[in-house]
Amino acid sequence: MNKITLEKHLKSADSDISKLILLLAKNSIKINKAFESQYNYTSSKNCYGEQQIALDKFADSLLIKEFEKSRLVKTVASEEQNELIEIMKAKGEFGVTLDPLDGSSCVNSNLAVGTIMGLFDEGNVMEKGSRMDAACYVIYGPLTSLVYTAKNGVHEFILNSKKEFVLKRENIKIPEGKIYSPGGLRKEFFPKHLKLIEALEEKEFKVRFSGSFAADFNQLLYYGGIFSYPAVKSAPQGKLRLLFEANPMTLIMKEAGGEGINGTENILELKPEALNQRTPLYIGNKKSIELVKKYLR
Ligand code: AFP
Repeated sequence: MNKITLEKHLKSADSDISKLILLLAKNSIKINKAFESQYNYTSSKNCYGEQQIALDKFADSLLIKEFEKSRLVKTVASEEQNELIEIMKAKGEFGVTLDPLDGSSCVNSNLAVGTIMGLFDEGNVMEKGSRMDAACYVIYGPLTSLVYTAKNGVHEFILNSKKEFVLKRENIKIPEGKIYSPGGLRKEFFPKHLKLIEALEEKEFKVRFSGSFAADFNQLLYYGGIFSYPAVKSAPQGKLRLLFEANPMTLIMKEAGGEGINGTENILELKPEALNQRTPLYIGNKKSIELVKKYLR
């Protein structure tokens, strides 16, 4: 069978969206290479007070520079930056949201981590997630893989030794499966969430939580189930970021036949109020999310 490369597959998508996904793909190879030398912690912290590793900064500045060079991107919102970056010389109108290195605390222990990107073709990253035109993530694991949707289904590609991303799975649908990835400390859970967790355990869902949302999410696309990072007593808004993590992954999950909610509301219908807004997140197949709605209402 002839291999289908990412480039070929993207021919059916809007050409600028396709260029930006290919740009991420190309630069993910450089990020992957930089793991060898940039895994150490630095003395700096990001705007959430989280300690950065050199690779956080490397991936962030590399991707911002490349988006700038592309001239397709007007604004970049990055998890590692306090402010929205406006690109003066841009010809295009795209707004990009970026989590340059999701799960970076897992780099030290050599677990899979990822880069997450969301694309708005009209530049406004502060729009509801439902206005997003495409979303994509790269996983740096035993293999480097890229998953994208341009609202045309969800497709996965694997990086080969010729530096090509080759189609592995097309039109992925999340299976019913029983994996659950429960973020947060149990003693900090609110009663409704605790009841939900007990219900999942009762139904024999199996725990798998790595500390890297991108990797845990990718696992859900294979085995089905649910990822949750709820509101907790010390962080009533949850931990995950609406723009950089929840929105792009919920678009992908929706295209894969699942759903993402904050407990009661659809993530993609939340109008962001701040760039760094956090949200509780429940994301997974329809059946699991129905259960969340039952317990969290
Ligand atoms: P980092 O990129 O700062 O490591 O944060 C990763 C993350 O936002 C998400 O990918 C994980 O699911 C979650 O944090 C893990 O949080 P805990 O460290 O509280 O388990």
